[in-house]
Amino acid sequence: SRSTSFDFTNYHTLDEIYKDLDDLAKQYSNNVQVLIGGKTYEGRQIKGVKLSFKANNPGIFIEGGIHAREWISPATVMFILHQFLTSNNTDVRNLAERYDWYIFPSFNPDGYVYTHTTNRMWRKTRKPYSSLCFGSDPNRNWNYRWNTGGASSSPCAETYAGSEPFSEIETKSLSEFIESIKDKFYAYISFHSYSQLLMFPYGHTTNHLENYDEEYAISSKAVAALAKRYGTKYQNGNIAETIYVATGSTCDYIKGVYKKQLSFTYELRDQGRYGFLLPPEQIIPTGEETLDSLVALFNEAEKHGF
Ligand code: PAY
Ligand code: ZN
Repeated sequence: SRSTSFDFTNYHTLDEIYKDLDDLAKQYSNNVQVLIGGKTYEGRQIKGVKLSFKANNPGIFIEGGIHAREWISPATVMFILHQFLTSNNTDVRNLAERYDWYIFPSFNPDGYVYTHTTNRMWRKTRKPYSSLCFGSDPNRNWNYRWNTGGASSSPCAETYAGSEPFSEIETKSLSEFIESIKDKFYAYISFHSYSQLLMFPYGHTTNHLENYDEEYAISSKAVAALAKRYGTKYQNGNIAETIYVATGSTCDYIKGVYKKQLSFTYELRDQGRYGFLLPPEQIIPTGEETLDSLVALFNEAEKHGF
């Protein structure tokens, strides 16, 4: 059928991804609705979908591709979306159908296009800050403890926090969209690569704040489930302890500002052998094991009363 025609043995351009989202909304018009979550400096839309099988389910927000070069992130998000629509597996059907999903494969479309046309290793947005330096790190630009550690004030740096919180039209417009649906979702998952980590807030301190123990317990089940299929090993813990101090991320913003107790960031495959250049043969296995982990994550979250 047309739904399975999206090719998961290759990476795709932004146009191909957006066309597929439009096609899915036509083919599954009862369940899939295209959403415009924001806009970019170069004038593109930040396109996503709402996937829903039943009215008024609790919602989960899925973010991919905030860093342009992390191609396995949009690919994995698209894989999950397609599995939610087509899988016959009981666990996957159960997960797909008991929540409303807000799914955005690319939070940084200008950067993603630039990695296809010009520089495969581009990370940031594309707004010029000087004649030589472009873009800020969209995962350092959100307005929670902005630029208070693990971010740079230099426009040429890879982790440039921006000139002020939400200096990028991408993060500003997305934050307005998220504000408009803030009561419709209770959990938030962002996908990055690489390092094989499942992290949660906060990035500004290694202290175990708020429901750390609960997020640790839930993420432990998720990484155990992830390892089962192919033996892929993940570490879990808060951002500052597990990778490094970082501020202004979506993961922290969603918990810090909206008090959502379930906010997670995946660092997908691998551990550096290929790094950002993960071979396309690994898209499907990465998608499969990540979906296994999401099933376990939300089953465990339910046991914790979510
Ligand atoms: O909140 O996700 C977070 C912070 C950690 C990530 C970040 O720097 O935003 C970690 C890096 C990333 O995915 O961007 C890890 C990769 C390997 C990198 O570029 O350092
Ligand atoms: Zn990243």
